[in-house]
Amino acid sequence: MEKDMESLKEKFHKKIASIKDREELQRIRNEYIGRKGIVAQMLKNITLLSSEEKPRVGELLNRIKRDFQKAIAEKDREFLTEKPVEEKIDITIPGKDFMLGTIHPIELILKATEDIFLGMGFCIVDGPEVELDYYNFEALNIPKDHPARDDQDSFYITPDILLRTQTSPMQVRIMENQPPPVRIISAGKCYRRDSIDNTHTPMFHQIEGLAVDKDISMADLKGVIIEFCKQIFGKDRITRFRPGYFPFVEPGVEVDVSCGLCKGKGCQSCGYSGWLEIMGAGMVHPHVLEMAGYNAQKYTGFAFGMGAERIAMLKYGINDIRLFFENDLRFLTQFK
Ligand code: 2U9
Repeated sequence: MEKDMESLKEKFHKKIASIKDREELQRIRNEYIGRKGIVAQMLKNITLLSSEEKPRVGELLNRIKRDFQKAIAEKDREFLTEKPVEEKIDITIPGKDFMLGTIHPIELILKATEDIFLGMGFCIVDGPEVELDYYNFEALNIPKDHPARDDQDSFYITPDILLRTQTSPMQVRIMENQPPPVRIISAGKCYRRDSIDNTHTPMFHQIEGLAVDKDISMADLKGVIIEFCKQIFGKDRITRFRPGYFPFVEPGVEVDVSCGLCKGKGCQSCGYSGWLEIMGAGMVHPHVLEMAGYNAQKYTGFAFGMGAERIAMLKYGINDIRLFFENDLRFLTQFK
């Protein structure tokens, strides 16, 4: 037994001397002094010895165990005080490249537009994309049988709940909840049952504005929109207003901006007219004001609406709306 112990010690110290890492050290700790290790096994076997031998061998084995523990702890300290890892790093190797994302062009337009109108005293409001038929249509002068509903077929959740087709419903909700003056911009996702082509997608982003106060006139509407066009498209662009029909405004106008490519002379991109249609607008229909609880004798207002995708297409010269939704990085990373 004593001979076995000597050779065990010798073997253990040889192994410890050649250890390369802490995992190996852990393995040896388990092998020799673990709960089911060699020393534990030998201590168990003591029961087989005579009563004279038991205390002496027990004492020897415990001494061996302490010796092993000490050697393992020393080796462990050696590993811990090894040279810091930093010194092993080759600082001459070029760093790993990482890709910095870019802001989506629609988000750029939404933020730029919001900034322009914030500068003119408007507030930004946000509303639900799942709306009541009442706020999306009825309160905007589009009753159940109105032909304007044909252009704005929606995705219905129930006959009275739908995905909003425009951002105006939120403006009605604001009017119901606060007295004039109101100057708000409502922007976000809208949904229409359209067939997909280069100018239509079933989801698009709309930006709408509303101003209601005493003595608001068409001149205010024109001033605000002309300023917006100059800021978003450039100072050299001119704006024109043509009569147009929308159920929620009276009178209504369609707004064009001069073509940036031909400077209004006429070219292929503006259909040889020199103008590009950018939005609809008008004086809020008195019936819409009254339905929201405003006194239309006392207050007037103007409103406008535009598609963010259309503005982005005209500003950046993009000819297919689908590019905004395909997530092709070759397209998206061009907008910084
Ligand atoms: C309220 C009252 C009136 C918002 C307006 C338009 C004209 C318009 C279209 C542009 C392209 C929708 O995205 S589009 O298809 N919009 O022409 N929108 S006036 O009028 C309002 C809004 C809110 C309470």
